[in-house]
Formats: sequence, structure tokens, C-alpha cells
Amino acid sequence: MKLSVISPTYNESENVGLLIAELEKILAGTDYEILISDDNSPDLTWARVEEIGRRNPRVRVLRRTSNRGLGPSVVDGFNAASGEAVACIDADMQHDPAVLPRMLNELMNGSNLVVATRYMPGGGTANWGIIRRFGSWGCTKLAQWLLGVKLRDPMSGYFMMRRDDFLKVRDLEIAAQMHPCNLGEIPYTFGPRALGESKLSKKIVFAYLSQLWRLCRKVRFRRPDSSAG
Ligand SMILES: Nc1nc2c(ncn2[C@@H]2O[C@H](COP(=O)(O)OP(=O)(O)OP(=O)(O)O)[C@@H](O)[C@H]2O)c(=O)[nH]1
Ligand SMILES: [Mg+2]
Repeated sequence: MKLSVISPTYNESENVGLLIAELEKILAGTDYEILISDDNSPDLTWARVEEIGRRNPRVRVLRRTSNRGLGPSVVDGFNAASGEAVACIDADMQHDPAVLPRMLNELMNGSNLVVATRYMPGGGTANWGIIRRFGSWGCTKLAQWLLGVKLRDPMSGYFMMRRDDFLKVRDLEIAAQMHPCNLGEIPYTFGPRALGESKLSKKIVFAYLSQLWRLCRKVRFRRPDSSAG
């Protein structure tokens, strides 16, 4: 089964080479492609990937110039992918690439969605202070309570699914709402950011909470989505 690994990036020029080198090592012997979905980063992340792509044709960059954001970048990456399996991974090495072969195995064994999970035996978070720990716990519980999500780590952001399943809806939010029947969870430890700056801000946390509330209204009360165009 061919695997497409999609990584959304914004100003990750210091990390993207490390990520690609690690993926090349771990996926050697697998049929794979690496697709970096970059929001035209001012630090020229996209140019760094183009350079690597000249050496390894399995590596491509999607240079995006509109609709900036992590979610839309992943969706565009999944749409442009050619693998039967598509995976999403952060570029700053916090998502351990060594877990990918186990995730692929789980998918090939019949899972529809495989989520790399911090909150299960064998998983964890490194170097987190009490505030981030509590914030992550709160956001996780909220998603589980409000949406009835069964996943132990719904905010993982490190997951794999069949591209066919994605193409049926072409939307990650809807795909999540379909409550895939065969869920797979693989433990991993969320490491420290390798280099560069975090993009996780209060604004992003607020956007997450308002999106959660909008989904909750839709799922629980079957209200029409007033933000839909
Ligand atoms: N294309 C794109 N990628 C983004 C955007 N914002 C963040 N990313 C990428 O999404 C991934 C996760 O973002 P991070 O800033 O690492 O967020 P985080 O891991 O929750 O926070 P830290 O633990 O502080 O690193 C990284 O690969 C980022 O480069 C965006 O607006 N567009
Ligand atoms: Mg990060």
C-alpha cells in the first residue's frame, strides 16, 4: 500500500530537512511520497523542499498562496496525494516519524483511521509545564464530552487514513464526524519542538474552542451550521 505523508508547514525551514531525512530513513523499502503543504512561508521553507525534491523525486512541495491555515493545508495535501494511505505529521519533529510503519500496519489490518496517541499506555508528552498539560487535558475532555468522540487523543494531529475514505467527503471535519467504525490507536511520545517557533497561540486555542462549540451544536442539537456559506 503506497503511503503519502503530508506535513503542513509555516516557517519550518530549519526543521523540514530534518523531518524529510528521518522519513527517508524510516520509510526506506516502503512505497511512499512526502508532500509538504507550505503556506508560502517567508523563511522559504518551500524553496528548501524544492531543493530536496531535486535529489529525491518522492519529495514534493505544495506552495499555497491563499486560504492560509493548518487544516486547509492538510486537506489540500490529501487531495494532491497519490498514495492509498495518507498520513498527517507535524514538521517540527514533535510527532515521532518512527511510529509511521506501525500506523500503516494497523491501517492495512483493517482500521479506517489510525491516530498516534499520547494518552494511552506507552504514550506521553515530554517537557510540558503544568499549564500546557492542564490545557491539553481540558481540551481533550471537552472534545470527548461535547462530541462523544471515542478517541483517547482527539487533538493528536498525527493520524493516518485511507485516501478513498477521505475522498468521499474531502473534508477532515466531516470525516471525523462519520465516526469511523475501525479506529486504531498507536502510542507515541510528543517530543520537544526541534527548532524554530511555535504557532500555537491564544488565538489558535480560541479558534479551536469556537469550532468545538459549532460542531457540538451541529452534532447534539442538529442545528444548521450558520457559518457555512
Ligand atoms: N501550512 C500551514 N502550516 C501550519 C500553520 N500553522 C501551523 N502549521 C504547521 O502545523 C504544525 C503544528 O504547528 P505547531 O506550531 O508546531 O503547533 P503545536 O505543535 O501545537 O505547538 P508547539 O508544541 O508549541 O510546537 C507545524 O508543522 C507547523 O509548521 C499554517 O497556518 N499553515
Ligand atoms: Mg509543534
